[in-house]
Amino acid sequence: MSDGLLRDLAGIVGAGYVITDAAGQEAYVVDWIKKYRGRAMAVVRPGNRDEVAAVLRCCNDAGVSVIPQGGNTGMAGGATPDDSGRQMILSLGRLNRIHEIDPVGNTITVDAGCILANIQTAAREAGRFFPLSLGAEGSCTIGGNLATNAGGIAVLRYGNMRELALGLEVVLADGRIWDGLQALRKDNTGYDLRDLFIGSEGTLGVITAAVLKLHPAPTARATAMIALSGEQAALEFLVRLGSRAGDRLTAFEFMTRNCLDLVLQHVAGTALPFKTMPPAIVLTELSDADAEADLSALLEGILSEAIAAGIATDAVIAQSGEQAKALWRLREGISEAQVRAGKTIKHDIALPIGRLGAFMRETEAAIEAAFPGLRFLVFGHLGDGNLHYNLQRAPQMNDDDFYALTGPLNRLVHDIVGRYRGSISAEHGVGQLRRDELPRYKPPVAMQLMHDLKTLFDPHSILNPGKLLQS
Ligand code: FAD
Ligand code: 2HG
Ligand code: ZN
Repeated sequence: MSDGLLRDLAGIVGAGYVITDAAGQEAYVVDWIKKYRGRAMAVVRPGNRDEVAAVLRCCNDAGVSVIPQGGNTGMAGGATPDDSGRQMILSLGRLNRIHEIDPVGNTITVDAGCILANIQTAAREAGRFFPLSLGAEGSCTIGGNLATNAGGIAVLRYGNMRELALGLEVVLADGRIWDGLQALRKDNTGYDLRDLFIGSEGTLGVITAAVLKLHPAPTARATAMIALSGEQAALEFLVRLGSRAGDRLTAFEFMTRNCLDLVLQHVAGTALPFKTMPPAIVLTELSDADAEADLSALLEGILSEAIAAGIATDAVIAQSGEQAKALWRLREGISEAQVRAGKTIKHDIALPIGRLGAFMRETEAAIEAAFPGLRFLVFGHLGDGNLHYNLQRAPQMNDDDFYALTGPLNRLVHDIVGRYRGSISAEHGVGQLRRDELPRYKPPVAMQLMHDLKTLFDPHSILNPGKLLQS
């Protein structure tokens, strides 16, 4: 059966775009953090929407599962096949055309396989701004961003991926095409199918194109790194900065001392901008479309007041684009540093912002009591209430003993998150990483409706089975 199917697929996309050898598949079958490894019958690389539709029709008829994949940078194992060798990876990377920029409507229409950084560049060249920004932007695709409803560093001001999308084109499991590629800011004609596909992690359909919102280009920017005594001071500083800078506050990233220690140790060319390492650090950015706005002076004033009030202990304001980049490298290098340092148990949680301090104190005490000696790597998008509450092994532990703690640690952290009415996946999605935990934290009615939707959209369960929902 597989030979016939592979022949049909080669007939659709061209034999050179059906990869069956292990070496050719390697980059597609392992995830970015190297936590998951699967096997695939083939990696299929269609070149346009109609080829995607024909591939899905064949796979649906043959009852073969399809794993949509963009840049393969996801953090929840959502784009990795299982180890049966019977699943097909559908790689969208060849759908990489930027179709149109509309400077009046402020929109850009793109194929789903476009690399995020290329969309940012196209917008910039047109005198506009596409605000989604995250560490993997040089290799992740807009289809993956949409499928995971990605967040990143500018959600505070511009919203997450859902808020940046206007229209979608989606191929359904049976090969039908839903043309929702509209550039409308208003449309009240019933259920919002677009919002169903965004964040559905490749389980309801394959996104092939999107219309995205553009914003005015920020021509003034000020970037600062601030030293603080801890998370409570960081929250106080957030409130102070927000009330003074208003919607010019674009990013507010938090990290603890351990995170920066790890970056300085593992990421070449990084340096601490303070004389000594503070317990907590914030990286913030103000921006404005008005080139005349003196954001550095504004930031300097707010920082002086915060230092005088004992909220911040030290601060540096970037004096050039290069210096700003170096400060961002310290923040963006945390994921890379974790991979180099060994195994990490991750939590990507959202909490009501006002309760973050209490959550951190309670959770740290509970982990220290139950699993003494672990290394806390707590960082994230504090302005959105989104923490990456990550842990690494205690010095005397080996990797396997540490990894065996995954279940109990997840349970401990997520039960507290549940009590605070938070979420166990703020921006990375559920994938296979959180699939079995989800029913514990989501109301049964919500789980049932999600299963019902899955059955409606994908009756033979060929689209990314075993991700997000138990199949
Ligand atoms: P993939 O990894 O290929 O796929 C992710 C999921 O989307 C899978 O379930 C896959 O099946 C599905 N999918 C992919 N393409 C399609 C499609 N066209 N149609 C339907 N389903 C599809 N995320 C954040 O939200 N914020 C961050 O700040 C952030 N920082 C990161 C930093 C680093 C260094 C890395 C490695 C990752 C980071 N991420 C972050 C994770 C983030 O989810 C991804 O980087 C990105 O959104 C995924 O895009 P991708 O194209 O790589 O998707
Ligand atoms: C980030 O904010 C990413 O840098 C990755 O979402 C988080 O490595 C992580 O856990
Ligand atoms: Zn993040």
